[in-house]
Amino acid sequence: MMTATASTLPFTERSNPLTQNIDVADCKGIVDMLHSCDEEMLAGSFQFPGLQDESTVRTILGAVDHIADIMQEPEDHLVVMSGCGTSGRMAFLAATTCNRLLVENGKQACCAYLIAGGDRALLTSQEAPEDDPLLGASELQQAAAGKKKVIYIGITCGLSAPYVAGQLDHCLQHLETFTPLLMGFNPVQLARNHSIEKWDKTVKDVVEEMKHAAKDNKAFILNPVVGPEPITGSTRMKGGSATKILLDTILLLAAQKAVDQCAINEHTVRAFLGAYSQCVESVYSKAADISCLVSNAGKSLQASGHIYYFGAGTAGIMGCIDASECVPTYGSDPEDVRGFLRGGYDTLNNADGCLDNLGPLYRLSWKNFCDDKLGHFKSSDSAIFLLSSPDELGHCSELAEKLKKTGGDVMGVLYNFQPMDAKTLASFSTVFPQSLLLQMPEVPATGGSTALQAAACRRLGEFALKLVCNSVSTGAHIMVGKVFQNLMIDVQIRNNKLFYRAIRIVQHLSDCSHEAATRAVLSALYDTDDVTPLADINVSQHVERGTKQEKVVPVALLCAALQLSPSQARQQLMVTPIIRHAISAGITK
Ligand code: S6P
Repeated sequence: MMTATASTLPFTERSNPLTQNIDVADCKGIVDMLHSCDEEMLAGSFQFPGLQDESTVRTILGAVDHIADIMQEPEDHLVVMSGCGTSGRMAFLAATTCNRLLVENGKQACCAYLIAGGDRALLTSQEAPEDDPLLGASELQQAAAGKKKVIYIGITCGLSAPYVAGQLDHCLQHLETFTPLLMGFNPVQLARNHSIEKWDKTVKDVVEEMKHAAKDNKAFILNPVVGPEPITGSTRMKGGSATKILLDTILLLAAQKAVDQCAINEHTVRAFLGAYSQCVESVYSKAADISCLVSNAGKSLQASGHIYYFGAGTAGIMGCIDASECVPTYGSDPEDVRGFLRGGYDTLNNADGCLDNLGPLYRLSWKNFCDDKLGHFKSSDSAIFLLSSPDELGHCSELAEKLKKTGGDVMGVLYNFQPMDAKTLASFSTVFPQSLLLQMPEVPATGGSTALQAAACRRLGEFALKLVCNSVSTGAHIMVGKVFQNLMIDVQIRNNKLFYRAIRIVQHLSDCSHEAATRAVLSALYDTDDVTPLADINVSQHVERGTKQEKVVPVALLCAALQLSPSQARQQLMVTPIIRHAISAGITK
């Protein structure tokens, strides 16, 4: 097993100096730190090209040209976007919204998405398929069957997912059909170099091959550095946001070129990226209001209550995506944070359609909420309505009123491009006395039709809601002690990357060697003091166990720091369930 020093550690796994005290900040302090991190994402300056640097803009333009060609001649041609976890969810959102836009503008849909673990991973955490390059390759092969020209966008924020590496490898072996684009947020030399079970390559090997293909203009690498995540390794945050910015910019500009024959140049790309910077500022200009949402949501979790997001269309989807990420990030119960979409699967536009039969976590519609949960909604729960227009208000009021009667917190978040008139404002505050109104910046005019401008507005609004939801769920989990300094100390070991991250967390917080941290993690994972017999077991088996075992990292921490046995550590956690307190009591750093 390898250990990484600070400079060989990928940016996406580094601890961000801006958030080292996020666990002891108040709600406003948390939101302010997230603001600084999002500014850092757009500004760059990590000695590697950032989001707005020239090389990034040039690569975006290259991708726009290729994709616009496909949009103009969609027969036998395809754009596939793919990733794991949040990256796959962003791929889904980009592909489905782009298809809708094309069809509404008289063109043919030409985008498809792939997500490791399939459609169920849109709503719940499916981290293990991320480790399987062969699965990735075969799913891409299936998606592209019969196509003559395919642009493949493989997203892996950490340049780390074998699922995506398998797909890139497939593209590189079939360059006559595929033009691969790798999207991620580390320099290529920091791509993951761990061996992959049942495969003869590492992710880094494939990234090196991509580098050569890119030199020959047969591939693209889009890897601006956006800096470490606010919560170490939580690429759902900056990584997911940067992915959304890049996918939105590329697809919207390609559509403008293909549909409206707009001339797209560096200036246009920069104007789009600039709109996202302004959006960050507009959102966080409401930091005080966002921190009220965080405070309510955190109090709900503290009281063993729930956080429920409600929305229609992509606004609702942003809530569902945010909710799905809390399980792997914070080891939370999947019912703690849930998203509900008005119209359910009829409006989700996912490839497999209705997934209701997979279980309660896949019951997605507002109607499902009313049938399953409304009767149990209590004063300790929080409901957050996400609205993309004041016209949505009428649809929300009935459910909001029912929820308010229970005494729970009911809040409304609305993004809007036009200032609201006094009457609408009054009705909004009547339905949602606790509200957050986000005034969006103007979308740059590129000469495209109003339909395309409207789509650009929606993408920006979704981005704003992503920032708000991420703040809410991050802040709320900080409030229940799931973060120590800026580390997710209750992370579940659900894949290879998370196994090694768990070891790093234990090593860092208990100030022990990599070997001692590994022993502690294995000891916690298998509830044993003697880890010698486990030495030759594959990481995939540890992952299989980690998916079922709770509190492995906290137990390992106490074992490493206080020389406890796993059972003693579990006992201590029963007495002091807030992990941060249990650790603080034991570790003097
Ligand atoms: C991260 C999230 C994960 C990642 C997934 C893919 O906050 O919980 O599900 O999205 O592991 O990571 P990457 O680096 O390949 O985009």
